[in-house]
Amino acid sequence: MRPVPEPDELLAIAVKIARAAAETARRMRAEAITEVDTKSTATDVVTAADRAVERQVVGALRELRPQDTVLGEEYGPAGGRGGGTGVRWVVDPIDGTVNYLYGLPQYAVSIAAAVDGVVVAGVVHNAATGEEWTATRGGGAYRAGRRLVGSATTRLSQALVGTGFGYDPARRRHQAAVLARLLPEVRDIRRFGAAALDLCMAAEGTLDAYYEKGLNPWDHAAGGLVAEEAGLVVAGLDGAPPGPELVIAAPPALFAPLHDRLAAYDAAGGP
Ligand code: LIP
Repeated sequence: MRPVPEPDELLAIAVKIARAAAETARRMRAEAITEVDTKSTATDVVTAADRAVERQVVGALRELRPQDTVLGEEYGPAGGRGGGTGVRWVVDPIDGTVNYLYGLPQYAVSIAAAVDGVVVAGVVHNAATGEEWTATRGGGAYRAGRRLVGSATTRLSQALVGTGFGYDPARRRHQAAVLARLLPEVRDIRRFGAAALDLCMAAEGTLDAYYEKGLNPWDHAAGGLVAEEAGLVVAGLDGAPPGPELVIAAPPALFAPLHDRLAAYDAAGGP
């Protein structure tokens, strides 16, 4: 088995590929959004750009790290040639696809590298604004050279909390019921439409905390590392890892009160 590269080396690869991919997303949007299809529901959209960007990212990874495996949102898992490196790339070509469709500047290329199942490097690049968040496990989280340390807010009643909603109407109904119970107990709620960016905003303190049910690995792999390396707790309920049941990202002072309310309101439940 080849030696596993250092997280910094994997991060450098991810950053280089994410920047080029973001340029493709920008260019394709400036030209014309085409082939708007739907996936799980009539509002779960995918565009030609999503697919083209993922093909570009996977192709670049194949060239630079042909033996690694890749998991992408649009084309699923792809095995490495020869395999055995233990490195798996987790790719969301355009997180925030509805924002991309509408031209709202909240969509990102998200690329994470996991070694033996543990994410060790990640980049989230806002393709609309050029803002970029990076992290390596144990090496900290950064934006524009500034180390991120999360929010200093300690009271849930003063917390600005980000969240998001699924595409299935029955799930959205349940999520709205959870939100109705949480809303009076926090400063306010924000819904920006891209989990990767929500997690990065929590990491830099422009959100105090974030939670969402129904995320896929590619939605939170890179942004979750950025949040963790900024000192946030990123987990599900009752010590579970972050996953489709629930992702909560909050500074230690806020995590327990937010977690307990989300558990009481059955945020991980429903369809
Ligand atoms: C999006 C997530 C977001 C969620 C949206 C959507 P997509 O991912 O990043 O957090 O609230 O409903 O799932 O579909 O744009 O890649």
